[in-house]
Parts: sequence; C-alpha cells; structure tokens
Amino acid sequence: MEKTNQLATSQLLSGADILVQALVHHGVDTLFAYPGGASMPLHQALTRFSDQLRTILPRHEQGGGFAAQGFARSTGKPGVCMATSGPGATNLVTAIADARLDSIPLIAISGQVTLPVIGSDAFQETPIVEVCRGITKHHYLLTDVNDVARVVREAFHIVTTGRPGPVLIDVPKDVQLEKCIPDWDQPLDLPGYRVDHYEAPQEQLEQVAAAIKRARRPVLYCGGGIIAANASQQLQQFSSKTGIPVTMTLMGLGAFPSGEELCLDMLGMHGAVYANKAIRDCDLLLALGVRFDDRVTGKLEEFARNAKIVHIDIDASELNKNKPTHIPIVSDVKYALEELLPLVEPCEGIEPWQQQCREWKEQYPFSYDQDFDGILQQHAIAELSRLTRDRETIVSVGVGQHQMWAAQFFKLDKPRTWLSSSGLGTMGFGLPAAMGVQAAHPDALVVDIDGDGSLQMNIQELATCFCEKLPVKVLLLNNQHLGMVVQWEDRFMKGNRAHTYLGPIDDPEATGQGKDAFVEKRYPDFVQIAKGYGCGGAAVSRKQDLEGAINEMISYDGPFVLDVHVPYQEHVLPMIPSGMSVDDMILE
Ligand SMILES: Cc1ncc(C[n+]2csc(CCOP(=O)(O)OP(=O)(O)O)c2C)c(N)n1
Ligand SMILES: [Mg+2]
Repeated sequence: MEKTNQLATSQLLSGADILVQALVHHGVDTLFAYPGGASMPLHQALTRFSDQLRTILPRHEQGGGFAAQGFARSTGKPGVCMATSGPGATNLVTAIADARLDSIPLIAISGQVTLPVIGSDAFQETPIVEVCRGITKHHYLLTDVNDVARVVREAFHIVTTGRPGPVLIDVPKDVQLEKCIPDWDQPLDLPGYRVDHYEAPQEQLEQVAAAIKRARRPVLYCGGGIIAANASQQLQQFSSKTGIPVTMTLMGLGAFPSGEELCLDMLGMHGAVYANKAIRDCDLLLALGVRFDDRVTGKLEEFARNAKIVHIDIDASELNKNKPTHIPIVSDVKYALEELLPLVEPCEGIEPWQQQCREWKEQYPFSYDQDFDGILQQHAIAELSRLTRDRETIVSVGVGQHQMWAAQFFKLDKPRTWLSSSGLGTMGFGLPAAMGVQAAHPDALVVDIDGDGSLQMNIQELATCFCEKLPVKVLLLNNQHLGMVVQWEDRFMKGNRAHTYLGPIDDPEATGQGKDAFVEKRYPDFVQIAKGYGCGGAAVSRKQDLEGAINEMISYDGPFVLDVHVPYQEHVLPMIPSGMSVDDMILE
C-alpha cells in the first residue's frame, strides 16, 4: 500500500503537509473533511495534493464520519475523516463510537487549539482525546511536529491489524504550522501492541476438527469478523465441504450467500425462526468472528444451551466474555478456516439435522401480507431486491423497523454489500454511509433504505450527494413514525404514544388517536426537500406504481429520494423480546 517514491525526503515541511503527504503515502485517495479555524492549515495542505487525494466536504461532521465508514465498510480499506477543534471534533464522536462497536477501520483527524492554550478553555477547545478515550482503539494528541509522520504510520498499522477500530489523531494548529524535515522511517513506537499471535495453534484446530466429527447437529454462527478478515470464500468452502448450515449476525450479512441451501439467514431478536431454532437445538456451535451480543443471544443461559461451543476471534477479550466457551481460540478467522479445511471431512450422520433445518425453513419463512392494499415495507424491500438482482448493488440502512426488514428481505450474496450501524444502532447512518460507498464505487448502484426518522438525522448530506456528484438513491420507507419505538409501545406499553409521531403535535396521530392505516397529512414533504437540494424525488403510495417508481429511481442520473408511503401499524416479526429465548418468540 505504501508509495515510497512520492515522499519528499530532504525538504522542510509543515506538520500539515507531512500529515497529508503521509495519508497519500498510505494509499488514501478520498477523505471527508469539514474545515474550521483550527484545521485550516490541514485544508490548505489538502489543496496541494488534490490531484492524488479527493477531499469531500460533507454538510455535517457526523455525515463525514459515517461517509468515511461507508468507504471503509465497502472497501475494507481505512476510511478517513477530518474536523476542526471543539464542535467539529465533538460532531465526530458518534461516528467514532459507532466504528468502535462495529470494528471499522476509521482514522479521525481533528484540529486542536495551539499547545500553549490547551487547558485554558480557549475558543473552540474540547479535550477530544479525553472525550474519546473509551471509544477508540487508540488516540493521539500530537505535541511535536517531528512525531507526525510516525503517528500517521502507527495509526494505519493499528487500524489495519488485529481487530479493526477507530484511531483519533488530534493535531494542534501550531503543530500543523511548524516545520521539520520529516523522518518517514522512524520506527513504530507501540509497546504492548503485538500482532504476531493471530494464528490458531494446530492442536486447537485439531480439537475443533474432532468436535465436528462427533457432532450430529452443528451450526456455524458467523459475524462481522468474517467480513473484516475477508474470509467469506473460506467460510463457503468450509460449509460446503462439511455440510454445516450457516447463520449470520446483522454484521455478518453478505458473508454467506442467501440463496444457498445451507443458509439459515440472520439469527437473533428479529432473526429467522429457523436460525434461532437451529441455535437452540444444535449440539455444536461454531462461533466465528462474533461477540455474543445481547440482540443475538437473548437470555444467555438459553442460547445454544445444548451445544459444545467453539469460539474463534482475533480479539482475545471477546472469548468467554458473555458466554462460557469450550474451545476458545484467538485467531485470524481466515487463517483458522484455511487450516481447518484439510482437517475436516464431510460430516457423517447429519442428514436428519440438515433435513430438520430445511423443514423449519419451509415452515417459517420471513413473510408478510401479500394482499395488503397498499405498500408494505417488506414488499418495497423485496421489490428493490428483485429489481436490482442483476447489477452491482450496495445497500445501507438507517436504524429501526426498516433496517430489520431490509436485513430480512434484501437478498445478499456478497460481503461488503450491506452496511448497517449494528452495535451502536445509530439513526442517521444510512445516507452518509451510502455517500461514502458511492465515492469508493462510482459505478455501483448504492441505495440507502431509510426511515423517515433516521433520514432526518443527516438529511443535509443530500447536498453533499448533489454537489459532489454522488448519485446515491434513497428508498425512504415513510411511516410518519419512529416505527421501532412505536412497535415497543404497542407490544409492551399498551400502545401509549410517547413522542413517536413525527408530524405536528396537534395532529390526532401524535397521541395515537388517528384512525387510518395511513397518516393522511404527510409531514415533511420529502420530495420537495430532495428537489430543494437539487436531487430527484418522487412519492409512491399505490402498490401497482411501486415497480415503475423504483425503476425511475434506479435509472435517475443523480441522487434521488423515493418517498414510499407505508403504514405504521406493521410490526417486525418474528421477535424475541429482550432478554428472552427462542421459546418466547412472537410470531404474530
Ligand atoms: C441517534 C438515535 N437516537 C435514537 C434512537 C432510538 N431509536 C431506535 S429505532 C428508532 C425509530 C427509528 O425511526 P425511523 O428511522 O423512522 O425508522 P422506522 O422504525 O420507522 O422504520 C429510534 C428513535 C437511535 N437508535 N439512534
Ligand atoms: Mg419511520
């Protein structure tokens, strides 16, 4: 990745120029940066490298942070975002926390007030390193221009090795302006950060192979670690050689093709009945690149209660964290799968189990009311999936019901084509993430499947999409409500509406007194908003118009918002209530 030839070696350079040159040197070709007083020297330097490094101006730093994540999640390369000090930096915090929970390689650079005034409550000063201490993989406050080149190298080393995560580099303005002759080859100074123990010991892999041989009801439970490790192909080979069914977490979707017979799709709170039943009854759980999140496991004691558990993860601190494991293995999961492959045989005696999984799959498919007189969210997503099947399509989502339905009904066959803020569950992720994807994949169809609440959290990024020529499409599932919260109100709070209606407070819907499946007066007018930003826009409410509307969106030359009018009474099912088990699953 490093491009040594481009580095100036005997020239006095400012800290800002060293930092930008180092980014280029590490292969960064796009970053998302919003300027301000304390980061202006960095932006000035960016203009000097504009032929090698595209700077995209988001309309909010959080948008820039999520766009960088979109870039990273869809390419596997580190995403880079930049903001000024104070409010600029704090606007990055959510995207950094999000990258931490979903293990995304993100480099966040912030401007800082000058060294002499740090700690004096100077204008636009926040101690951003302190703020972010618990949500970064590592963080730096640069105090010497001579450290800039080394710190950028370290940051790239840290985000690209081991378990990925965010690194913050806080750069005081005087360090940006000071000059030195950079030493590009200064050794890394990372005592305690070791990256040489990511290969599973052979004897542990032999134990796993022996456990597989004895198992009669094995299941593979796969997460974002498979995608981070680029191990999707190895997973497919492993499953097809052994015949073991595969279920995925929200982060793992795309790692195993949805069309495969052995695919049990997503597990967990809103996962497939068949996936959750398979976990309940399995006798061997092969947990790969996962972290036994509570949205996956529900009640921990009940999760895979009859199974021997093998857990392979690159991060030792994940092993035995939530659930005791019989064979805990620290390893790069790709290495482990490659080494396991020759050790395993096609599993014997598991045909009845495979048959059982097939029957569950037939008996409890994801389903919805096909006869509904209008457009249901599930139907809109299934149609989008059908109409985009033959082209390179990458999907991002907001957070809420639409996110879960997208996970259920959009068919994914490839890794890095599904982007969801999963661990942090950040509304507002979808549009800026799609923007970052589009910057990295100019020829792909990039669709943000969004909710009306979520879209409004970063709707200003429509301006970035338009101005930066990023033709992102938004399939807006507009139910006029914070639907997922409404669903919990309906299920657990007797339907009492508590600030979950997104229209005016004097509308009867605001207190749950509305009468129709559809809210009549729709607010706001998303088509007008889209057009105000220069994007295309259309609304659709009749089922027979949906296909045409989706095709119009797809073929539009530029960013486009398709406002799909959907009801708010629909619930995401199945559902395992928080802290419960598969036996408490709500099916209708
Ligand atoms: C930043 C943020 N604030 C609050 C929440 C809590 N929350 C989770 S889902 C949801 C409703 C989302 O509404 P919308 O985007 O319209 O999606 P829908 O559920 O209606 O499909 C809320 C408020 C959140 N996840 N993120
Ligand atoms: Mg909504």
